[in-house]
Amino acid sequence: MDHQVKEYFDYALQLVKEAGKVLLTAKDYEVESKSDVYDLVTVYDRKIEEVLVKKLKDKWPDHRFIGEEESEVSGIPDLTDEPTWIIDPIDGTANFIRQLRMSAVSVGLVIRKQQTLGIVFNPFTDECYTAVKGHGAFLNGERIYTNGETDITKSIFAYELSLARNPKYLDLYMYRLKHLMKIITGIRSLGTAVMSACYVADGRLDAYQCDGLYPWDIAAAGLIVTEAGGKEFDLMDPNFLVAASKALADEYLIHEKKADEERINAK
Ligand code: LIP
Repeated sequence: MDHQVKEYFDYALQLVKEAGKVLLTAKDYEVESKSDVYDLVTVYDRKIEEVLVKKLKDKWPDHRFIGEEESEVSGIPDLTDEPTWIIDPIDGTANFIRQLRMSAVSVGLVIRKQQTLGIVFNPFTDECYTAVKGHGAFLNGERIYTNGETDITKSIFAYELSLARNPKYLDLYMYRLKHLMKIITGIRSLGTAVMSACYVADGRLDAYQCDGLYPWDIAAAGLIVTEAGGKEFDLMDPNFLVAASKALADEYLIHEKKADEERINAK
């Protein structure tokens, strides 16, 4: 592994572990809504992002940052060729507030627009997923692989309908859900994009689909899935589909198209 990338990885891993452990002792905090009643933030989201950015900036002052909480205030910065750390301080904030133990700190590093490393740590289950481009994906240091499933009828999807809250999209997503329910083995909705994708990476799930996501939901977990052998995806595409195999992703997209056609024909 490139010496410089290893230095980035080792330092970021230590920071993410420290940040995650803070969540284990969280208590008596206020919850605020951001863009809407379901879009929640706590002092822990803001503080963790602030500390991660500060510590990384102190070490590498020229690096750039895209963080969920700062982007909420100042907008999402453009992705440049410079080394850019993409941070979700708590993915699954609503789960965290409700003590569902399904939330993670997520940090990815993108260099020349290429995903270089990804770290996702769920402190509640002590699951730490990591990947460095070209060097595989790992769970707590053990190499992981997707299960390679290609048959949609045998698959369990993590499926999140975040956009269905918007009446403009509700009907579209109901059609897709109805169609999918008829053909696949099961659906789960975990409330965290990064953990859903990591469970595809280690073969517990077959695919994860969610529209309307942001780079901080995708940067680290996406690399972990591709390094585990899963389907590739575009970091800046808000419609996130990861799957155990490209064949499974392609089959899903065929069914998504069919569902959209059924809806148009029903009108
Ligand atoms: C959330 C995701 C969740 C998705 C939501 C949201 P947050 O991130 O992880 O799975 O459905 O749209 O983006 O707000 O908990 O960091």
